[in-house]
Amino acid sequence: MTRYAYFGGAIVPIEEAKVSIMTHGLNYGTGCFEGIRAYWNDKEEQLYIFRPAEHYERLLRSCRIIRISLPHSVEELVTITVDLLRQEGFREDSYVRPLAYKSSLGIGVRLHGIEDSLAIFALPFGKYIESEEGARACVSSWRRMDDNMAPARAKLTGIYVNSALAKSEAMENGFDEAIVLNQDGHVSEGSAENLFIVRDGILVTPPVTDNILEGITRATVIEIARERFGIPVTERTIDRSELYVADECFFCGTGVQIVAIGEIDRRPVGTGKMGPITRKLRDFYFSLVRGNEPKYQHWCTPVYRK
Ligand code: PY5
Repeated sequence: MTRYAYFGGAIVPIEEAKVSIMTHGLNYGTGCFEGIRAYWNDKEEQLYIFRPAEHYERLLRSCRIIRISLPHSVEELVTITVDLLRQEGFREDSYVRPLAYKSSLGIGVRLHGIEDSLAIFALPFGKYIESEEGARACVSSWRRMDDNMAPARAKLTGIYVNSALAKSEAMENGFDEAIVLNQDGHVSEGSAENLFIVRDGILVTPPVTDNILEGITRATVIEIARERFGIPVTERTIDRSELYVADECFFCGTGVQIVAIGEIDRRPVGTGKMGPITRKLRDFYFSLVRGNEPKYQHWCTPVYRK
């Protein structure tokens, strides 16, 4: 249950964290946000926030693109998040949602000369996709926003109309998730997650110039693949038909974590079961986010004082 929020510069009861219907960000999608997970470690009785500094660095980059200025450093934002979670007292896996938005009231589509605000709330959170060991995906009929339309590199609230169109189309057609192509027909990412394929033992993922969100889970996967497992990783443009011949394929993101894709456009991926590379990375990811891998403990920020 969510009881508090950071709103108006302080932690307040959630009922007090309300905006007017005249808010600029609500009318025009002029905001940016983050999604951060916190993992409960039962043995240590500790809640670990996963890579909060990297998420807030990205929030501040999104802010630069949409011209929001926040009076906080990354360190301050992490401290506010720790305080909020401590106040909530969660003893289970949770999700933190920082939201920076244009908060002036009134009419006028522009970015300059408008007030900015920051809100943060958190809630207990479980799975994002039900079938984590073999999701059924389809290539969406919706194309990804191009960098020159609304940059996917920035996690802008308005851009998520694109994600919502793709996700609902996929689910209402009986799939778990959508894979979205760029205007030129190459693979971009999932509706709210990055994508990797495995071909001949090599992990391949679209480069940051293919209208993807520069995912923190993506960066984590690349690092542990190379450093922990010695798996080569290539960032290059991916053709649609490579999805159909890949040995393995998976989604990754804060919400989705690592989800194996079992089928794309009704064709089985590899054997149709989770492949060995996906399984290795996924098992290790779940261990490290909970603070159980000493080498990567610096990515896990503890909430409770010991
Ligand atoms: N691509 C898109 C379009 C995303 O929305 C997300 C994250 C990612 C990739 C993965 O980025 P990261 O690994 O940094 O999380 N989506 C959010 C999430 O929490 C919002 C989901 C509703 O996963």
